Amino acid sequence: MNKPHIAYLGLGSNLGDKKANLDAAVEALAQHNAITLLKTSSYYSTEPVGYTEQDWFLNAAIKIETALDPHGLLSFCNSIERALGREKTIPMGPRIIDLDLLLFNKLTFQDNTLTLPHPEMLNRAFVMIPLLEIAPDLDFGSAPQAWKTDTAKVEALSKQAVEPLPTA
Ligand code: PH2
Ligand code: MG
Ligand code: MG
Repeated sequence: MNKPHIAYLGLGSNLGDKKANLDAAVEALAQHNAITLLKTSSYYSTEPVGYTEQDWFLNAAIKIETALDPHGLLSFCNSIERALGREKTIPMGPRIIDLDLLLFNKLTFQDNTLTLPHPEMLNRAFVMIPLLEIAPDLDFGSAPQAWKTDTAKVEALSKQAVEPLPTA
């Protein structure tokens, strides 16, 4: 068998029962016979970024092993979004569930439907904090080194409120 791929996904919800939506998406991914769930971060309550006139999000990150290729994984993520009732609304606006491919092995790739690594991830505390919880030693190549030493960027990120959800 081919060597399985390692991918990291970002999950977000700010409509309905946010926790149930994240749980359902994680469960649907885990049920796929070509996906093994390796790690799930805590769930974080996060201030909306980009379009701010909307409810806070619940965000998380997961690590999976998969035999799917990047587009196969993307279309499965899109099908989960549809199954959970996601509707097309304004860009960056409220959504029942959002599943974003963050990293796929060490692949750098771009076409009309997919850019890897996710082009905005380093600017989003709601992505980076859950991601670094499950992958503290993640090798980002050269970009994150710059990110770590870019004080303006770190300061901008630290202004985005991201709070772990209290465990019941
Ligand atoms: N997703 C967006 C836009 N803004 N803000 C937070 N806190 N969390 C998100 O998942 C998020 C966002 C577009 O996908
Ligand atoms: Mg997104
Ligand atoms: Mg998305």
